[in-house]
Amino acid sequence: MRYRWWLLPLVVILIGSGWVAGATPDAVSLLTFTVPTRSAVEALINQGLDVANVRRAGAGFEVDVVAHREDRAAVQAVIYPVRVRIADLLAQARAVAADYRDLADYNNEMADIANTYPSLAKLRKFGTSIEGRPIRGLEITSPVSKKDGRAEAAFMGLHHAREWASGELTMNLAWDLVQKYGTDPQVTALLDRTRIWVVPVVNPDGFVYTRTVYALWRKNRRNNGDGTFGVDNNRNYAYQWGGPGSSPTTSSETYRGTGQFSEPETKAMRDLFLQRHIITSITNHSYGNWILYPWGYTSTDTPEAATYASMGAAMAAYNGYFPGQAYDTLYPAAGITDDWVYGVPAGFCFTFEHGNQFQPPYSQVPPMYAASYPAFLYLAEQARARASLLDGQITDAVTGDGVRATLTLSRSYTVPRWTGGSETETKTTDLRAKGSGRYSWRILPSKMPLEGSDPGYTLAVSASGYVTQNLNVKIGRGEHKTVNVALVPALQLAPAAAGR
Ligand code: 0X9
Ligand code: ZN
Repeated sequence: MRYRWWLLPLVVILIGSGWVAGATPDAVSLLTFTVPTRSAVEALINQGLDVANVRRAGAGFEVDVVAHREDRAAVQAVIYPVRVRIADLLAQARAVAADYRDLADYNNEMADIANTYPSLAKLRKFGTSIEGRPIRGLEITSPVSKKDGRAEAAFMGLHHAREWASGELTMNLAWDLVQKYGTDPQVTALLDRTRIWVVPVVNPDGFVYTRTVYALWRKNRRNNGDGTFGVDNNRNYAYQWGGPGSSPTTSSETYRGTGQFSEPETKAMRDLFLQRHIITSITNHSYGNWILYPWGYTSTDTPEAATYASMGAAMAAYNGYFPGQAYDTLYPAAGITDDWVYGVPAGFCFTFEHGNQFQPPYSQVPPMYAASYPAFLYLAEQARARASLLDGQITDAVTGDGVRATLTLSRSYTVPRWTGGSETETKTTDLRAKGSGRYSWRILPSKMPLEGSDPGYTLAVSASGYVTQNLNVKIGRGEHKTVNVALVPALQLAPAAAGR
């Protein structure tokens, strides 16, 4: 048979364009692979593919992968069956972007809330991003001027730049709290007793990048100095930094950075959590309809797995998400927010993975929020329910009168790295007693969850004209301890003696 030379270009075209059947050749697509085992899932992750979600399907798993243009070869090399879930993610992002808040909207709305509700909300700045943007949030409680020791909860969004709904839901919560206070009994009771921290955009640089350059950007905008950009903020927290599911490769979507807390975004959250007693928190992400809790770096249970499971189930009953331990339920990931928040200051922290895609049509956002709103309130109420309580009275040892002293609780933590060694972190928190000398402080336990023995907090009690007293206070989860302190007046030189 004669060689049909004119067929050759056709063969070349088929190889060039047929990289995934049904996928638009030049588009960034969301693909779904069907894989048989957990280890096959982990192999895809470790290969550096941008795995967006993993779910059980029959006897195996479905793995959603964002096929960035530079991932073509890696995607093509995968041997498992694949189908196209969203053909053109960038076109979809362009179509929906205007409906979502941009960074200016977030900042204007936070300022607006603080101005309109000055008795309920204060605008706060927790840090500055690499490109110089403030990392802002709101402190919300009633009255916000009161610096008492009430229980605290925190809500975060947009650690990952492209997860647009995660910021929307966090911001919506701030609006609901201030607008419903005084009319809605549940919100009123909550804000009367609990301080809420709301940080809708943890990663402003990455978020701006998704709105201006590339909608599927995940990391921050660190210049890694080798032509690549970005550290995954959710692999940069210190507890077991460097462990499974985090990458040392700068170009990876899960690049963990040069060291624990190398990034301003994670440092900002660390400092907030180390200066307060945030008993419960949610870090909002998308997607997958998951409620995840520690550990993310290991399949081992936390010492409070039963408590986590019961809180997870309570919240899942509201929004219908699937609750579970992060490592087993989704995939291994070390250096995540939750592991540090729980592993070091011992706050209960959950990851919510909202919805079915990174940038859904905006019409999906309000129902998503409505479903999770009662779960958010529940978690905020749990702050008081799960707090340890330290209370008592500070008096003058001579007169017995109350003293309006300052109490400082501090302790340092030895935070283990997966890659070996550890770093030391210090928590220092303050409270002012009332005029009567009485104080009441809802705090975190004094022990890291996996610590053998409890080193306790150092409680320093100081007031001008008195000798500062330092005590060691050990307090377990949910425990109530009363510590009364009689301060001894400092010796004062009589003026005559001083003049001699
Ligand atoms: O990988 C992440 O950082 C989170 N998923 S996302 O799609 N939003 O990027 C999940 C972190 C939860 N922890 C573990 N899976 N271990
Ligand atoms: Zn995320």
